[in-house]
Amino acid sequence: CNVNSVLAALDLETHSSSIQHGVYNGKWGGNGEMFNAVNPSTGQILSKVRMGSISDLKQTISLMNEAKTYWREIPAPKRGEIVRQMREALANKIEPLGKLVSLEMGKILAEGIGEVQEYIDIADYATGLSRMISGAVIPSERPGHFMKEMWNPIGNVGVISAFNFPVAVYGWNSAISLICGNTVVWKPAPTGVLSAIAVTKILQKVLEKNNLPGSICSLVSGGSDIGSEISQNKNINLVSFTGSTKIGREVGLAVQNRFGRSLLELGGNNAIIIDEDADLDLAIRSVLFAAVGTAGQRCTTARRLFVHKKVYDVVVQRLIKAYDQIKVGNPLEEGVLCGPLHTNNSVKNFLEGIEQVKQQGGTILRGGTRVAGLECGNFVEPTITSIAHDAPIVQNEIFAPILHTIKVTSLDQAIEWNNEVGQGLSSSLFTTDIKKIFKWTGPSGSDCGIVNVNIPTNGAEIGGAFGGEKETGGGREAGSDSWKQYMRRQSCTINYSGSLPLAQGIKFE
Ligand code: UN1
Repeated sequence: CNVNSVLAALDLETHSSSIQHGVYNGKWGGNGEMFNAVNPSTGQILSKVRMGSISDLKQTISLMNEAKTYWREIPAPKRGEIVRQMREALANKIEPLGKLVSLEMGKILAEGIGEVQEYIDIADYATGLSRMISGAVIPSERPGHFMKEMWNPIGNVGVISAFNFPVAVYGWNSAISLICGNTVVWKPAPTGVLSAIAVTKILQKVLEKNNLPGSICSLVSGGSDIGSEISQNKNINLVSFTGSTKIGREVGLAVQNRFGRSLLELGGNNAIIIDEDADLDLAIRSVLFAAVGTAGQRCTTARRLFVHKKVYDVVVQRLIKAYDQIKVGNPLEEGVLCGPLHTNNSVKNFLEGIEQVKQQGGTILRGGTRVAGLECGNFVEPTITSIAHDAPIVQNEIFAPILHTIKVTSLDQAIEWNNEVGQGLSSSLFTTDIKKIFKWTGPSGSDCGIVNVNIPTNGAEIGGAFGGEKETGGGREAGSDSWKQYMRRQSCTINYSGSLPLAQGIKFE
């Protein structure tokens, strides 16, 4: 794959000496540090980027403050029409954008393209939603009074996104925010900056064609200094953060400290349960995608596998056999299912995790090493372990393809262990027993935000609310009524009676 042809198709600079601008607010610029975007498969520099500075961010926020007064008055269905045009523009670039995600993040092309499709899907959803965001009319206890709920735009939204979904997660936030009448400033993970620039260029054209201020879809690339200013800046009414629980806690506290609103999508430690009556073909294929897809770098990746003791041995044998068929390598190569880890540091975390598994009494059943002969990139062997459910290493999220298998004696035990970790994002049960399905999705079942049956933990559609409980942060993005988080709810009571009856029957005269 020719890097320059991908960059050119996305209107990015292509000369080897040229530099991409990491800031957009109607104009492209940037006065921050230089950053090298690196291909995790080869270690080669894809492009140089001039990142944003704090003053770039502050200037951007003041432009957003101007733009928001205009944008919020545009009727929601008209804003939906703008998002529809963005959807079309994205669909026209799905191939090169998917390729750029593969090159920069390291996920395989099918998943890179899938991620752009996820943005297209949420844009469709947001366009429809722009005609449906509505509030209740509530019966008033007072004669001649009308009570209604109004949803108004929250203002400026900051989106801090992670490296693993450099397009889709911004898409969820941006598409919904826009139809809600907000402006958005995006701070992507530094190692996802090229994808962010490419997306912003696509949106820029649509804004320009419609004579809209560019700062409605601002981009300020940078490191933690930019993220922390977004968290602390009173002009950012909602901060939507995707990333680790550790940083999410800091962001959440900083935003709460100024009584801003935050939407947190933090770590997961997702489990799959295979019960004795499960369809094993379905289960094995699902575990493969859930644990090895995106090289184990989704928040929804399955990290723990609870298997009923009656089928444990056969499941593990079949899994090892299936893992042996997986081709690890260049994510743009046909047939490869597992690309590299995103950075050198991820490889270090993987290897340290393997050491801890051994120290904590676990066994490596498969993998556990770098891929021999592929040392040029961050390639590791998809790994299966056997370890106790309560080993400390099993409680933590290692962002790599390590699957811990654990034998269980009953569904009750599996549910208890599913729920015993700090995180609460996604979970999945494989069973053919209807009683177990309803138990699993009921009050004494999984405590996660995503509770599946007979499908993987990952690869959620956009129609449901996406997010999780406990240390996963509690936020909900994408579908269902997630849009409400991007708006201010107002309870309005209108007295058209000409007299003044007070609520609760109070007489005050
Ligand atoms: C993430 O890993 O941050 O459900 C998002 C999934 C995708 C989104 C993952 N639709 O795996």
